[in-house]
Amino acid sequence: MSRFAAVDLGASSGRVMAGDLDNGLSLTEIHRFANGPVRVHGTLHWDILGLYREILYGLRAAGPTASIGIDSWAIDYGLIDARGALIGNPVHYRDARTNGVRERVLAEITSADMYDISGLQFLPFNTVYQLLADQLEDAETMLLIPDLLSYWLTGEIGAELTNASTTGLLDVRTQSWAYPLIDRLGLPSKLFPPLRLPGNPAEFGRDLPEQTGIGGARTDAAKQTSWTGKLWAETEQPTNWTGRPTAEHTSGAEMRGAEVGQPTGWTGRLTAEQTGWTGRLRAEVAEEIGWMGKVTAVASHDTASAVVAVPATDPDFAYISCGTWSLAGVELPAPVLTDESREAGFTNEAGIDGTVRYLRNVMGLWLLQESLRTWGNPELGPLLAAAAQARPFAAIVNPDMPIFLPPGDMPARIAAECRRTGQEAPGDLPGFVRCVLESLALGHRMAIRQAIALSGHRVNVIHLVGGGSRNTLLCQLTANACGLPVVAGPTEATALGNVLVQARAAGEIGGLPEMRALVAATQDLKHYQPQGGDWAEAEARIQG
Ligand code: ADP
Ligand code: LRH
Repeated sequence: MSRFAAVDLGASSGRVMAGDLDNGLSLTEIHRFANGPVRVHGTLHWDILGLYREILYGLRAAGPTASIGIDSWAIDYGLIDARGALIGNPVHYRDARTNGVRERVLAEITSADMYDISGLQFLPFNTVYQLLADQLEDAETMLLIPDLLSYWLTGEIGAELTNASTTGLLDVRTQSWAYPLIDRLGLPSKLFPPLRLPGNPAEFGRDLPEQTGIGGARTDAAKQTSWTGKLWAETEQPTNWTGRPTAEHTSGAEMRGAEVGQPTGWTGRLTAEQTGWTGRLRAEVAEEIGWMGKVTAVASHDTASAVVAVPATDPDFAYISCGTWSLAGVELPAPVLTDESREAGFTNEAGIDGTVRYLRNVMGLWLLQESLRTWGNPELGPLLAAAAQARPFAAIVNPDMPIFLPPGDMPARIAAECRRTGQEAPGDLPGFVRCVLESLALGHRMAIRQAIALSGHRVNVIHLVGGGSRNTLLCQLTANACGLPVVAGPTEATALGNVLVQARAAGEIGGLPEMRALVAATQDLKHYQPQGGDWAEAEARIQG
């Protein structure tokens, strides 16, 4: 059995983990590093080179692994110029450059039309709005953060599907780039690289001949491609592998990729251009980390990897992936594209194997992180213990108010929101923390109840995964607010999902049920039963 390296970048911290599948499933933290916004000349950026350096350091410390998987927060990207160089520093989704862009777009294209195409919630910072606020003159390719890092590690360009589904520019039905929408918005279609599907067992394990070159196109494109008839039509659009459509791509005659296109096991709905992609590390990278290896396409949207590792043994489950954001929802076989779903802010993001992550963003532990930062980062443990003793339901706010989105003095904004809704602001730190956690639990309640109502999916249990699963008070409040049992853990669900998809690609484990059963059997989980509370009154109170 093999060891896999998972690079997992959250908005608050990044880590390189090693996952082993012998005797079950274990995860070892190799290297953890801080992450967060950096403001330069008024713009909020990510420190992408710093993150890359930490990744290389972690990979060196991990030593050789069978492969590497990369996931990160969604939506944000880097732009690559014609020489393959990064243009500028990727901008943080909390930056103000997108203010008003969504509204401008929705004055041109109705939200109903947009939702019908992408199935995506209308977060003000979706990739589509960021691109429209960006300078694109010199840009050849847009790479989402994990795709950018994969490019630096391997030299190969692609767009992993689960993360591409958070751009607002992926067609939710065909799971391919929504070129008519891209054109209508005036965005250059060359920006969007071929799509990659996370590890497909039917493709992986097949030893494709080394030299399956197709005319002037890149050899590795042919090796890693699962072409479909539908895709042939689509490749009349610029493909970006070669920068333009090639005769080989469109004629099919010499399309060697077609030979490996059949046994994908997908339903035909998916038209990935690079099913089961792996990329060999560049020699320079191998030298730097001390070993040669490969990157495997995993569910590169961190939330998608987290959902892979939800330890569900009952199919009637909901999940809350709780870290900087809380992503609360259910897993479905098909998208929900109704008006009610759109108005409730629900999204249909892609999971692995054709699943739909039907969920809503709740503001998450960002509220706590930014409060702690404002207070000079006091120790969390004692503060949570004091919050557990603080008066229940003293003050509650709607965690999803847009005023909470940008960085800045969070307690002041919470206090202002309490006053706006006719409540007294908390008087001390434990009171604020209690308010944040009850407000977040209320956010979980509203999102889970909506997910159930809008999808018709039955829910017997909520799985709460991510860093928030270590917060026992939040887990108990969530069980109380939702009136459902909560199973908390694993804390590192995202890294586990990343490892599991690599393991499946290597033929070491089967599909979602098998992966989840393994997580349930091997990871530390805590169970919380609902203990009541007047959450309906709290829900009414936040309206003001
Ligand atoms: P992200 O991936 O968005 O960076 P994580 O899943 O790593 O987020 O979760 C980070 C959050 O987990 C922190 O903001 C903190 O609130 C919570 N957390 C981490 N460790 C603990 C702990 N020991 N007790 C309670 N909460 C914790
Ligand atoms: C969580 C997450 C979430 C996105 C947000 C930008 O880390 O990926 O799913 O909405 O970051």
